Amino acid sequence: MIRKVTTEPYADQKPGTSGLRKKVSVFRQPNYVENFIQSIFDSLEGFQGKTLVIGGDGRFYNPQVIQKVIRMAAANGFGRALVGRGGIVSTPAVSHLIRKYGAYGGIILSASHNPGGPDEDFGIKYNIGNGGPAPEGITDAIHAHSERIERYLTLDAGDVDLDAEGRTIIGDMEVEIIDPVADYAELMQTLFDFDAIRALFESGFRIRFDAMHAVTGPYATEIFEKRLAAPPGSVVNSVPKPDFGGHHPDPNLVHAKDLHDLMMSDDGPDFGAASDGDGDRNLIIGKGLFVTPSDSLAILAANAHLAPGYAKGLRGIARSMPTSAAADRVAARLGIDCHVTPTGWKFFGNLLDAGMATICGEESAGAGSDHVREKDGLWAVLLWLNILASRRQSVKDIVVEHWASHGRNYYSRHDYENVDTAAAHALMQALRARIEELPGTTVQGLTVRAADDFAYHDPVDQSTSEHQGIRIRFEGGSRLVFRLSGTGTSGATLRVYMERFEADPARQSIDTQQALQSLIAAAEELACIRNHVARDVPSVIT
Ligand code: VG1
Ligand code: CO
Repeated sequence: MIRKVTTEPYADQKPGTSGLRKKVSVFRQPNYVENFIQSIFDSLEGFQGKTLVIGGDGRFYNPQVIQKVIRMAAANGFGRALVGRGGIVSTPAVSHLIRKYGAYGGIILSASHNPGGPDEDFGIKYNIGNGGPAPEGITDAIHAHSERIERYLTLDAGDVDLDAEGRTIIGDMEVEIIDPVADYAELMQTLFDFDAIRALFESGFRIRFDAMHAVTGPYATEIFEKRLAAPPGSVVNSVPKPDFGGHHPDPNLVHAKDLHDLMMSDDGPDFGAASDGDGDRNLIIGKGLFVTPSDSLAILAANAHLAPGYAKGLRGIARSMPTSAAADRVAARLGIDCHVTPTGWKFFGNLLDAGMATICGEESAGAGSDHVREKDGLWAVLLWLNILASRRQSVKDIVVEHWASHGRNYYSRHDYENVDTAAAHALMQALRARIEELPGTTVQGLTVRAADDFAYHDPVDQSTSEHQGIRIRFEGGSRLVFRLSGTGTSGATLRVYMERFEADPARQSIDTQQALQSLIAAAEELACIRNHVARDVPSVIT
């Protein structure tokens, strides 16, 4: 029986870059989840009788919210729900399931790389029928509905057994519990040369994949250890846990430090990789060398033709604005376009749908292709493995050769996390006010060539997105970018991105932070970071 529940609006339900993210305690308030889910459904049309994909990264509160979503989807008139066994489906796998089964859309329960547990974070995002994150038109509508919601629809029904694969009926909706891994693994097998990768492992090549107790564990175990015959134990922290084992499932050099240290040691494996909470990011480390995500994107694009799925070449590349221009150089070499979009995967969707880009990436460790409409951590790892299996060189040799042939874009991101929100906005405001006077001035020996607040005009749907980050470009190709994160759950996070180009191979071997020294000083001089956010050093340096 459908139950109509009277409810109160919540004004703070504004979905950001990647859906709605808040502390678990916020989501646990009476009717909070229900209000947001109903606001999603109220923003959509024509889904009666259609399929909804539901899955999450396994974090604390995931099972309870899945049950709520199932009951509400049935009450709102969906015809079928495809739910991952145990409530588990990675973000890229949800994207694939939506596309493969022609679903109307999908709901992903994740706060990505943010920590999990009763005192940590939870998140809900909605993906549309092309498999990608909801565009701004829909997220704005969701917010508008959440401000005036008066009722939500649910069913008086018990919980569905999430652990038993098979079909049940709830109300007028069929619920099918499916294996979350099978369809995804099959898709990967169509893109990559599994025989060649298996032969690589059989030749003694060693990988360590750190699933960080998050969603990729079951996927990585099936693909690397079972299908590709990597030795048992190659995948570590492979069991998803509600609190990610007490760690942040964020594959960066701080939270994946153990993996990094192992890869820098003499007796480490040949290849190290990790993914985040919901499986859409990747960390790539070769023996003795961390590959920056910007370099990784460029190298994947330059070598993608070695994998069967991309043998015909790329139609275009797309990167987010703060990502380095290393990919632009590859595109120029290949004679294809490199599109520059704002931060967030949703901006790639139109380009992928229109066939204007095949491979996309972000400096924040996200890369993917037109096989789904999300970034895809395991996809990036598999493409690297396919390239390594084909070239039979070390990661380090491939990277150094790439720098020699294309030039090197030194790159780093400094994050100031959880700083005072007003202070962070004041810093951005002060910079914004100076944009016009900056060109021609010299800071730390660097002359400003151009400065702007990045605005993106989508070539497909003609929409415009403004204030996407302040770019300061210097003579010689160096660059600084300042923007505020849209995914944090407490305070504000300031991200400062530094980039410098070095064409000469003889001068490419210096340490990154050292190579960027004058840019780091210029960022401080221009933005007065220490004064504004009252921090002497960044919280995370990548
Ligand atoms: C961050 C990254 C951005 C990424 C987003 C979602 O956003 O910088 O590149 O798309 O997270 O990724 P922000 O606004 O905090 O900089 V995920 O893995 O959290 O879906
Ligand atoms: Co993620």
